[in-house]
Amino acid sequence: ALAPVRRALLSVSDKSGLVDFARGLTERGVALLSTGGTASLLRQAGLAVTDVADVTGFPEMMDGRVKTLHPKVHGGLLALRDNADHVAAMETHGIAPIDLLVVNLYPFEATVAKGADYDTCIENIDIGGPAMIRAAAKNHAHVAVVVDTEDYAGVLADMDAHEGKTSLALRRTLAQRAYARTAAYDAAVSTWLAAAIDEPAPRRRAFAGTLAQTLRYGENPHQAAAFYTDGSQRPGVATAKQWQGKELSYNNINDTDAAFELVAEFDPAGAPACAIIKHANPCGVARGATMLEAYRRAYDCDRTSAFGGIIALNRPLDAATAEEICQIFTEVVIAPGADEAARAVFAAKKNLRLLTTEGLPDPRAAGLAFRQVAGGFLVQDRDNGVISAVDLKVVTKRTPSEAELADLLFAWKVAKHVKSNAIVYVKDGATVGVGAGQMSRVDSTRIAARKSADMAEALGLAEPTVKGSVVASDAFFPFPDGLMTAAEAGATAVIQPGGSMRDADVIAAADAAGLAMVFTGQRHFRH
Ligand code: 93A
Repeated sequence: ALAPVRRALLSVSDKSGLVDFARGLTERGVALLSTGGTASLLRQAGLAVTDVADVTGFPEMMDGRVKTLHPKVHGGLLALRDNADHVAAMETHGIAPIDLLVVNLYPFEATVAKGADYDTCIENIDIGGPAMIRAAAKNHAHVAVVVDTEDYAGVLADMDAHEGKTSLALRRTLAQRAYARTAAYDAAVSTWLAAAIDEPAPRRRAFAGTLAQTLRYGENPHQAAAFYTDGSQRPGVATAKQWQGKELSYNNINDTDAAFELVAEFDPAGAPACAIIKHANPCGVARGATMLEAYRRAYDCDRTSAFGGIIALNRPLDAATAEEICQIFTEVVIAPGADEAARAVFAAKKNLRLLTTEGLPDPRAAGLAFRQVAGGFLVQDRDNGVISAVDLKVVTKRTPSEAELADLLFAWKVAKHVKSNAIVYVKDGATVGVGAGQMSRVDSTRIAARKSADMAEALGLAEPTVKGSVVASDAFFPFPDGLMTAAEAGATAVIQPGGSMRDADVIAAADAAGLAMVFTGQRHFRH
């Protein structure tokens, strides 16, 4: 099952590492065929190379749209070397076998990411490249196909281990990678077109990712797992730089994402903000005059849960905050930067993972969110709903004070990132109680208030921090009971979407309790 490598066709857009690889092939007696740009690069490097145009007898034409689409190429890739008919056909038509194909495609994904215009994107759809890749991969019984510059060294090593031939094992592995590449490529084209035609639910959708990391395990140790990236350059856990600490785990990646997406709701031009996440839910979010203060206030929401948490900042990490974070065990810190002094502080904490990004993600950015169900998956727009004061409708007799209004908007941002049913109490730009993931809204309301009371006791405060706070509910109160629970706990103002059949009852209860209440008209379920 070894296959000789006598003739290779090289046609690449990303030319990194190519000359060395081609030289390695030449040294091993492999004849090189190549397309225009690739051939001139190889010639410049002093390597002997035949133009594909000389093989096909046709010049590259139509702006390069037709270069390699020819039976002399595809016959050479597809012919079964051990099939008498195929061999006869090769002889009759003057087709020589191609044993190794090295192709990387026009940079379609990068062109889209750059925001290129429609026609430029179209021109960057590679046709000849994927056709050759698929042909060579189908015929991996005889042909090796390389689509990643990272695989160059492995091919030479495999040839050296097998007297200049390639092993079937390598050719199969390369064929699998090749089809994954062409599938991902076409998925990118289709996704781009889906956005261009603005059709919410195209009849067919294709998605693909690139392996970024195999993970030690998944959500639990008996589950295998891996992290795939989608090529988007959104600042976040997928594109962050890790400075120190162990490899991120599956749960770390999930929680770090939740933390960073939440903290990105808080404009860094306003004030420093910090979010602490446990099990994908925030256990403390706060603003502060400094990042240190923001962190301390976030921590004080629920010190018990913050242990072993994941911290996200909306501004670069400084040394004072780093020192404070080091006081307890933390899994991950992610921030849009970390100064040298801060990094020096963390260096002593070997297990603490520090990630930095180039800026914050835009909460308003469009994108897709997926969820798997048995037999399929659900696709929706990511929740990029963002509201401001002008979107609010005051529904009670009392209008919220300016301080209450600021806290209501703060609480609403946090509630968007809490699993439903979500109830968030906020005072002076800091959460003081978070109720997450309960099946009843009343329970979330009670739990958040109780946690606040526990924390006040632990901190030795005279009264629960929830007294004089405001409260956000991610969806409407279906009955007055949940609202009354929040009022009894000490909340003075409420933010919620509104839209219940019983809104009138809920508003009447709020008025009777002297609450100020605003409707957002927008819901933030997060299941
Ligand atoms: O426009 S194409 O789809 N038509 C082709 O026949 C063709 N053959 C190879 N593009 C084609 N290619 C692509 O050209 C390769 O996939 C590679 O990305 C690129 C290399 O061109 P050059 O050698 O001129 O730099």
